[in-house]
Amino acid sequence: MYKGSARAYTNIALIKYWGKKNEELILPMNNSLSLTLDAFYTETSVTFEPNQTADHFVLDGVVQDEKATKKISRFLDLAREKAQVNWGAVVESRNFVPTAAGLASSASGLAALATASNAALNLGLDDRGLSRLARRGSGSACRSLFPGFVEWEQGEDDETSFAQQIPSNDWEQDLAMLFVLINDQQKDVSSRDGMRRTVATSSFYPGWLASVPTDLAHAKSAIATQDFTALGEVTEANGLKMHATTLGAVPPFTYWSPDSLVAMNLVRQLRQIGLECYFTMDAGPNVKVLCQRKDEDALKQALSQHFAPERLILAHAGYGATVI
Ligand code: 2P0
Repeated sequence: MYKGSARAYTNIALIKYWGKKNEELILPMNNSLSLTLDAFYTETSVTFEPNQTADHFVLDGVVQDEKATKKISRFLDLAREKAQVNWGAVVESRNFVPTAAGLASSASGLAALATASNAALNLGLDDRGLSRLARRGSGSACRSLFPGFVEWEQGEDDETSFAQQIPSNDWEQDLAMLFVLINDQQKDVSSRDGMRRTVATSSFYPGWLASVPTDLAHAKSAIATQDFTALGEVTEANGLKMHATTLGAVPPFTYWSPDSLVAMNLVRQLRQIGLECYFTMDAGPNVKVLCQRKDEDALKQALSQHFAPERLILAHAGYGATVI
């Protein structure tokens, strides 16, 4: 039997990935840039057994259904092909999230599985190879291999689409991200389905795509010069533009809920009174607020006037994926 275990942290994009140009290889339409965080992570072990034909996937102690297992199997097939092994596997995964609030992340999950598979099957993949493999499981997972600020270069084929860390002189240590966990009754549109629908039908999508290179350049220059205002402004604007594309889709949809708007407005008000902070959102109603570490207590205090303290989770810069 071959066994490997790994831990990977989640990441939040400041410049968003939204749309694929190749669904099978998971090649994105645009470069994206993220911050890896320390608050949420996944630990995964994978065991390949010679007498096993099927794969089994257990998440947080619960055996997963066929659909979830199939996604894992398709990913394991890539690793098995590289290792020339055809054994079935047991994948046991645990998500470490402070509360069950829809924060289970495919980024940390697939990054951990890629790292565990590399160790189990002795694939000998380097950082780039691992990022490419994780990408095939879930696009954003290719960024979770690395700590700090990370850019996913879209590339044009399997070889050239991978993420790498952006040099920052550890500036990310001065930053924090406050998660505002928001209850939502709506039925989810998965990010995979949401981005597919947006690319195929939204008349706003070309405008989004055309604006990303400029946003990305601003974000990278802000990181290079440690300009928090510039990084915050481009983060907030880029996230809003991504979400605007969903309103132009057919049929239209949004990930925002009323409380998301409450949180966004609070962030704007806090800025006006001199507490510098900026929001971003992903494929769900939660709002993530970027601030400087020196302001994190004041930010949490201010938001706790409107959101219960257990709905506010503070994160700092996190770590690259590791074998455990
Ligand atoms: C991101 N999101 O850059 C963007 C912003 C959500 C909004 O990456 O289909 O789970 O597995 O490649 O990576 C979430 O999408 O999608 C995501 P797949 P993934 O973080």
